[in-house]
Amino acid sequence: MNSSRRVIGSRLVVTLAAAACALAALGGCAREKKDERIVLGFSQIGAESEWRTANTESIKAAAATMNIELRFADAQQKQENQIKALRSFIAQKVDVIAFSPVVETGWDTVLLEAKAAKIPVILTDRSVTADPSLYAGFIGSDFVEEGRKAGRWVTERFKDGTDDVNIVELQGTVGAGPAIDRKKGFEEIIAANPRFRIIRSQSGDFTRSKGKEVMEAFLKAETRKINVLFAHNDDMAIGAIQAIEEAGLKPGRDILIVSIDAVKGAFEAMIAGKLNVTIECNPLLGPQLMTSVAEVVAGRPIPKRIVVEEQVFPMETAKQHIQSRKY
Ligand code: GYE
Repeated sequence: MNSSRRVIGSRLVVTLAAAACALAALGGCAREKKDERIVLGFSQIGAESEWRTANTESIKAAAATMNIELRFADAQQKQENQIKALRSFIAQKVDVIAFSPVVETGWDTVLLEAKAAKIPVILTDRSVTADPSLYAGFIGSDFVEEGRKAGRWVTERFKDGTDDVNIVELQGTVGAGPAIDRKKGFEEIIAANPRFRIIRSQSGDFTRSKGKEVMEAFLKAETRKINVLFAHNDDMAIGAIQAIEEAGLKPGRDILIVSIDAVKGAFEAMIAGKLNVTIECNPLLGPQLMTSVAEVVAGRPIPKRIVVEEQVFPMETAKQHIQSRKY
């Protein structure tokens, strides 16, 4: 088609669309696509952990239940893939975009593009450091509080002693909200007592394989006794448990282990006596997200911050809870 025909063609489409909307207005034209399904573009981080798998299932199931058309993209833990996915959703003119940002920074440009296209954006699970006017709201956990809960468990457990407590830390993905915040919350609590010291700290990228690899390196390099492992998620703790066993030590006894998420694998490890405590981080965000999607499409504001309620599960309570766990 030559360019003048393309222009005429597009003018015709615009005219027809305007006429259709004028007709629809007679019956109340709140939303042009009134009887069509809401289209949601969702960019997921990847499939790096049990938590993430449960989160993806929750989102897919909730979209189906609420009859929302879900366009789902897996970024394989790469920010550049997430930015590509968001741009593709903008080009597809989806009704709403939601995503779980792998890291906190570097989103301003693409969020401005979504804003210019008048597509509302909802953050789930992790947040961003950007102007809050660039997104409708954020649904997710208080990661700093999760870190504090882990710190409180450790300080409580060693409160009667006088010896130093040597802690090694497996951090989540570098630059990710939960890694930054869990570290911050944990350090805030242990800072109150100089006996507690983080002697080694490195990222295990929230995966079992990396958790194992980094724990192996810690054990090899460290000459001091390691009293505690603080892992930013259960998967890294489970990987580290293997490394500790392979080094001839007893996880849960020689080295106490605290981690975050409360996935099934953590309950199994606690029942086996290898993990001491897990701090809950709820991945079942699907229903809440779909409700928020429906709200923004209806033109109603959603709260800027929706926090998820969570618990602490020490090893002694694992048997009693494992059957009722949903992820
Ligand atoms: O703790 C970890 C996952 O962002 C809260 O990401 C989430 C974290 C979760 O890979 O297991």
